[in-house]
Amino acid sequence: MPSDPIEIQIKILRQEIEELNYQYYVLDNPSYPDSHYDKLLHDLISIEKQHPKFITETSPTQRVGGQALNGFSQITHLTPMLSLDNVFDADSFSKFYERVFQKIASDQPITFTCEPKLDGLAISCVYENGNLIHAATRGDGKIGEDVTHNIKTIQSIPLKLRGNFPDLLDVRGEVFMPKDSFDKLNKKAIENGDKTFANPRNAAAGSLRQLDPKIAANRKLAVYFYALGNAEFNSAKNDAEKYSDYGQLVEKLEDSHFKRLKQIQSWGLPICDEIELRHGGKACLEYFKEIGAKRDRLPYEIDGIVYKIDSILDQEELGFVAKAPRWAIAHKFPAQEEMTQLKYVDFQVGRTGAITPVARLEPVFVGGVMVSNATLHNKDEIERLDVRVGDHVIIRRAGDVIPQIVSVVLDKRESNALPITFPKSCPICQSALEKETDQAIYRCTGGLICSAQKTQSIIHFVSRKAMNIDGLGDKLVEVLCDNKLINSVADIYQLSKDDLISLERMAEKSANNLLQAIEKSKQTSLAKVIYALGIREVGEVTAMNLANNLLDFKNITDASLEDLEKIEDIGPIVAKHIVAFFGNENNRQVIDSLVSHGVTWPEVKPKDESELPLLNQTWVLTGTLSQLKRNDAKAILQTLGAKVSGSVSKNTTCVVAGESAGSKLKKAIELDIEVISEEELLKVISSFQIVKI
Ligand code: D41
Repeated sequence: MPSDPIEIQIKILRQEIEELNYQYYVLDNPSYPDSHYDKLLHDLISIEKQHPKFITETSPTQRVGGQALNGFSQITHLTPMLSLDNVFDADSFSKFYERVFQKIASDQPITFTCEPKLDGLAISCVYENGNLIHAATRGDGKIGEDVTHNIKTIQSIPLKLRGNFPDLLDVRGEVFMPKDSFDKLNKKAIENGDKTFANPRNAAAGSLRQLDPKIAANRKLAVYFYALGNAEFNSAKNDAEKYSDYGQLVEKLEDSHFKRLKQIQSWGLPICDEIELRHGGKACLEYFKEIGAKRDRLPYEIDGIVYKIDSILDQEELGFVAKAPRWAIAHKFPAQEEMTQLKYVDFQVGRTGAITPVARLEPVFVGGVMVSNATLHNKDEIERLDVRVGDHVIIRRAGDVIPQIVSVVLDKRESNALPITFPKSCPICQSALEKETDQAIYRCTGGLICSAQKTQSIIHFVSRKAMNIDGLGDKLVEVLCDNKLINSVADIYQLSKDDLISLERMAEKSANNLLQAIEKSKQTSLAKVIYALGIREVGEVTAMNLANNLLDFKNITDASLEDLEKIEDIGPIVAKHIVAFFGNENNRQVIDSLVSHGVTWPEVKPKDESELPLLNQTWVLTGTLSQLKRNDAKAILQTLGAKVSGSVSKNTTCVVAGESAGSKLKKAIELDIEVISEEELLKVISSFQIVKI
């Protein structure tokens, strides 16, 4: 321990900050709120400012240090960074398995460490005596670029190791950009009119290649480590020195890759928590399927699985070919990008009049699904891509989102490729289009005169989370509109049995069922009616906030901009849309008509702050919820007074575990925290009788 009291205070602060970082990034289990971390860091920054002589390279304050560089210097790796061989199907993996099984000549199935293959950038980090010395990209495997200044800005990379770390450590891992950081980055780029990144890997690579560390610091990268390059325990030169000054056994490396990963983790370096041991080829392929099934729900992009023979002895026996080990193989998922041809572009009109160009494509398999449509978003996107009818385009499908056109293959453009002309008026009702100055979306000004907007708004009105009219699907609404049986949402409540039976393929029984469902929908809640009206920017959560704060329909229709802006989550734009909606005479008539047809809801009672049933509780939502959207579940819990956190700690009150819940569920069980299912959450919600959405 230093003798200077200031230095001691600095040291303690740094240790506390390092501990919090470790709990957060490595254990994924913080015991304090973020605000505590922020306070400690703030204290450290101010003490170091007053006593700059105590600042060290590895102080937590030095993550974004120094000036921008003029260029990158090169670093020769202590041992080469190998590459990985690939297979693209189960058969090729089975052949690999047979080959290594023959070579190892064992009578037992081979044990593999199975790891998600992160779609990022390979790096090497070198620690001497526990201090991060430098970090480099893979480069050509022998020589990489020094990216220490940017790597230090990644919060999950420790600047100092903990535990019984080796005196010299070269550890390899993947730097990546989590999906939510990527989405935020691109959203901001679009707002600022900057170029967007095609995928998180490009964004991560682009961030590491910045000379100014402030840019990388703002890009929110993350890292998982997956292999050792070098590890030397110099202090254990002989048996007598196998004990450190503190009497602890100086560690040796484990003889299993999986155990080595745990060892790496014990030194404070984060590893991916989906990694598992599997015995035999069949079990490996099952792992591939399991991870494939939850791929879209993982918070980071992966492009396959890496299988590594677990026994280090077997690894050494098998050795390398060229630049890749014989004991590991990457099993890639089917490509999520494919090339196809653009046949033509349709312009669709949505509920709020937004005109969306939709690309009609030559059908193509992308990531195992046949794709024949892709969104082109808006006019700016067509211009940005410079896409023309007849062009060959790259289609990307990620998760459940609508497929996108990533780029045009200009080399394949034919001379007769036709530029796309954006319509000058609404393609359905010919009304004029309008565009707000700072937005990219053109809208039809026809309102409910536009049959497309009318039909879409009725489809929205009857949908499950709105009036929830069972059996009234999109197609049937279109037929009812086309046959002029309904012209507004209120007309639904005037439909007769004869009207319905007159339709093709509508039998008496279905007509009766539908009429019953329509009757049932009249008993609803204020929040649902508000949501069902389809006011621009008013989703389920805003509708619920409006109902809970203003309590009564009349208060909502008469609310001024100021009244509305006082409500949580309602800003000036949303307030403007609400006031404009209720200022429209037609809309008021539709509402009166709904009420006169018997649409009713129970009175909403004011909320008494002291009676918030979940006040001072912290809830965590994990896994996939099937009935509630995660955001809605969060909003409801918050309405009940709970705090909703992203990670499980000893302060968590309750964890709601949806389907395929993973590490958070495991942690909750370890910490003996109450875990409930989505069904049980719904029961909790209804027991408090709040307006459920
Ligand atoms: O997640 C990855 N991208 C990943 C990459 C991984 N989980 N394990 C890896 N293991 C290796 C060996 C077996 C050579 C240590 C790798 C890579 N290599 C790798 N990444 C880029 C080139 C090689």
